[in-house]
Amino acid sequence: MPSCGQVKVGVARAYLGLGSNLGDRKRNLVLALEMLSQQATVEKVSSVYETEPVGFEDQPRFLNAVCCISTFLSPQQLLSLAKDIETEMGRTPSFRNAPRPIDIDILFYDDEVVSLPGLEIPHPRVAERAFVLVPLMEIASDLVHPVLKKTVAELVSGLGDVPGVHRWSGAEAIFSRR
Ligand code: PH2
Ligand code: MG
Ligand code: MG
Repeated sequence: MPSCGQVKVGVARAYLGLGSNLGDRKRNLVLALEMLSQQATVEKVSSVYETEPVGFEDQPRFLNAVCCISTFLSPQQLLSLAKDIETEMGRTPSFRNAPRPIDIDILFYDDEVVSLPGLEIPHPRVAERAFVLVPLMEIASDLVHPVLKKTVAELVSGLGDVPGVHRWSGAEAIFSRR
């Protein structure tokens, strides 16, 4: 990626995690991808997985997927876009790990490491979350975590068994390139 000191001059490739466990979960993933594609180029989308809730367990199962986008947005701008879409889709502030119509997390942004209030990239829990790594394995098995220096495939094997993550549909159920 071309860069001049700290200033990025090219397009960036980012990986986003999508999750929904309230309302019409599939439609929520479709809408989120539609809104993302108005502001960025959605390059790849994983299959959809139905997953057992992690963290706060007394809530409905999630549908999870991941996507790869290319974008000229900075990490901070991408975070604002994600938050705007979440709000537009009816997400209201709640407790950590609460059920939500949509959650859009920045997993990776090129090989950048960002640590700002409210924004950590790579996502701080990416390496331990099967509901992210299993779909990511489909579209980016060779992607290297810039801090842990391990590929997604290596991180997935580090998980051992992955109960609670079940393929639910193909990517075509939630995204069609127009
Ligand atoms: N998101 C969380 C916490 N727990 N569990 C599953 N299965 N899927 C999620 O997307 C998820 C979660 C916090 O964002
Ligand atoms: Mg999340
Ligand atoms: Mg989030």
